[in-house]
Formats: sequence, structure tokens, C-alpha cells
Amino acid sequence: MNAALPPHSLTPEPPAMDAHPEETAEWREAFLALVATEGPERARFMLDEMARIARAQRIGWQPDLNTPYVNTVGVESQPVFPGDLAVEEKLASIMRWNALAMVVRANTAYGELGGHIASYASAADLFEIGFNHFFHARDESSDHRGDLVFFQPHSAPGVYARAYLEGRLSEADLQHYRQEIVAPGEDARGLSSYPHPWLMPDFWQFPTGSMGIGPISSIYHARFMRYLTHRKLLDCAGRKVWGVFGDGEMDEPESMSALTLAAREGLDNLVWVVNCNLQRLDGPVRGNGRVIDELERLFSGAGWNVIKLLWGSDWDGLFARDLTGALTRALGSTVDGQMQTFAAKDGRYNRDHFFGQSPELIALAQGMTDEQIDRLKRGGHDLVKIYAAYAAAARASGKPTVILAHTKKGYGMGSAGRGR
Ligand SMILES: Cc1ncc(C[n+]2csc(CCOP(=O)(O)OP(=O)(O)O)c2C)c(N)n1
Ligand SMILES: [Mg+2]
Repeated sequence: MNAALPPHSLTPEPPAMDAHPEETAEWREAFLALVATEGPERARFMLDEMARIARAQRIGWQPDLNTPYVNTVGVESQPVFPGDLAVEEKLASIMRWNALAMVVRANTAYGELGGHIASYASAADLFEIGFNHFFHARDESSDHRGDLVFFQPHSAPGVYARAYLEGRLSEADLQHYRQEIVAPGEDARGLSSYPHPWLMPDFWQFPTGSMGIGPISSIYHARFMRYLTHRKLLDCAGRKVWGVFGDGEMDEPESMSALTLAAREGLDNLVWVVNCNLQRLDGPVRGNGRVIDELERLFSGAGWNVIKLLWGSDWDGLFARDLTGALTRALGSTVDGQMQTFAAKDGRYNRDHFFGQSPELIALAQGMTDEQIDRLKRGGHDLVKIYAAYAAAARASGKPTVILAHTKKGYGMGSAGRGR
């Protein structure tokens, strides 16, 4: 057998309605033998040939645009994490806490101020890997004019928390979150609810508060940077446009309307990170469906490079032991509403109701305590996996890239907040 194939693809289960399982097994063995003896290139040729014949025969077959519900970057091609994991995790937790405290304090003073506390909690690790390793600042010494970053609007408290830790904002500034007006004599500045370059010109690059505006603007900025470079007006080579957006935000018509333009123009200077916490303001994004599958189909259909960042490192061992593919199948058939119930409940519940689905899954969970099951992370909270996805996105060429990052809304807020 070819060692390059993940184990779960070696012995896939036949589809539920298989009229001739023995015949299916023969075809499967023939294909696996082809991969093993002649390699992936020949196997791809054969699949293309089969697809060509199928279409010519008009059998009504369409390829499935979804890949298995696992990380696109395999554990074997993950780069070594170049930072200090313990310190970066600790800093992200501090930022989460300060962002939450800022919103709560502001509302204790003025109950009508509002502000989102669970969104940044889900996006903190995604922002931090960007800040610590990828978002390139303007650098006068090397002529790098800096990357452009579009931040998820209502996660602004997290960016303020980071600026506070860096000494760019004071505690008094944080106390004026969502209050643009500061009383005379007060030594503080007001912090706008959402990124707002008019109100805070030295802080924010783009307004993103009206959802959908950030995504479409980022595409046109990436395109205009290409134009400037091609016309030799400004050298934008090496500069990237990053955007962190919400999964609910992808339902705004503006978010989707220029996807094919980005692909047509080959904008590999553009990377989107879609924070897929499976929730919006008032409920699941797709309760009885699966938003990550839907986005994968949409983006790959539009010609984007799609990187799924679904599961943290603790899952690696489980996938390695999942020889029958039962785990991948179970994850790939759980609807988002159910996935959020698993997110909100503890390890015991997940053992009984997720791993309890089949004998294979029960066996997989056997070596784990309830606490270990409870701590299994989604990919968007694992710095090593996030780094791997960003690195793959940063070096992709010829296409724009979207990272579909699976996270928990309210991550780190305990059972009162997460997934609720
Ligand atoms: C055009 C527009 N409509 C409504 C809002 C109000 N709003 C702010 S956040 C939010 C939900 C966002 O959900 P999602 O994009 O999934 O982000 P999450 O908080 O889950 O990370 C809404 C409706 C807005 N900012 N812009
Ligand atoms: Mg969401």
C-alpha cells in the first residue's frame, strides 16, 4: 500500500446502498493497486479518464466538491512552530480576558453600550498567530510598506487588548471603549466599537463594521495593489492583504460577490481567514446543515485555494488510529447545530453521545479520560495548526486562499459561554 495515503482512505466503507459489494471491492482493490504500483499521477490520469467516459455517457455524475472533514495540511507536512508556544498561548489568554473585561466594564458603567464578548474569544488565536508571525508591519528600513489587514469588526476589543499589552493604549483608553467622546480634562481617548479610520486614523486601516464591506474591499485592494505594481507606480510585491471575517458574515451578498474576480485575477496576495464558530449573533449559521462544507464548495467552485483548519493536535493520534475512517465519517456527518451541542457540553456527554455512536468510535475514545475528551480542541484554537495553515496560505501561488478555521464561540469562557 502507498504510505502517502492517510490510513482512513485505505479501507473506506462502501456507500450505504451498495447493490454489489463484491464487485465494488474488486474495483476498489484495482484502484488501490494502481496507486501503489504506478503512483498518484497515473491514478489521477485514470480518474480523469473515467470522468470523461462518465460524462460522454451522460450518466448524470458530478464530482463531490467537498474533501474529507479533516485538516487540509496533514500532520506530516506541518512546519515546526517557530515561536514560544507556552508564552504565546498565555498571551492569547490574557488578551481574551482583557477584551472581555473591557466590554463588561463599559457596560457596568453604561448598560446600553453593548459589545460582543464571545466573538473575539473565538478569534483570539487566529489574530495572535497573524500578529506574531505573519502580518508584516510597514518597515522603513527595508522599503516594505506593510501588509493590509481587515479585522472582523466586532472583535475590535481583542485588538485594543493587544495594543494595551504593547503599551499603545492606556487603561484609561480601554475604559472609553465604545465612547468616542471623552470629557474635557480626561487623559484618555475614545475607542470606537468597530475599526474606524476616520475616528482613529493612527490605529485602523479600514472600516469593516458593516459586515460584507471588509471582504469585498479586501479583494479590490489586493487587485489595486497588483495594478500599481504592473503599472510600475508602486512596488507592492511581497505585500499581502489579510482578512479575518465571520462565518455569518459570509452570508452578506457583498462577501461573495467578487470571489470569482479574485480568482480570475490570480490574487495570490490575498488571504482570508473565515472564523467558523458555526454561530452568528442570534443562533447557528446553519443549524441543520454544515457551513464549512458549503463554504468549501463555494470557494473552490469560484477558483480559490481552500485550506480547512478543523482539528487541533490532540486529534492527530485519534485520526492515526482511525483505521476504518469511522471518525472522519462521524465528524463529516454531524450537522452544525449538533456540533454546537457537543461544544457546549462536557467530556462525559461527548463520550456518550459523540463517541458512543458506533463500536469503532467507542474503542477510539477508550484510552482517554473525560477531561482529555473535554480538552480536544478545534483547529482554530491550536497555535501549531493555525501556524501551519497560515504558512501554507502565505506561500500559495496563482490563486487567492481562504482558510476555513473551525473555532468555538466563547472559547475560554467556560461552560457558561462556549458554544452557547
Ligand atoms: C451589515 C450588518 N448587519 C448586521 C450587523 C450586526 N452584527 C454584528 S456581528 C453580527 C453577527 C456576526 O456573525 P459572524 O459573522 O458569524 O461572527 P461571529 O461573531 O460569530 O464571530 C451581526 C449580525 C453588522 N455589523 N453589519
Ligand atoms: Mg460566527
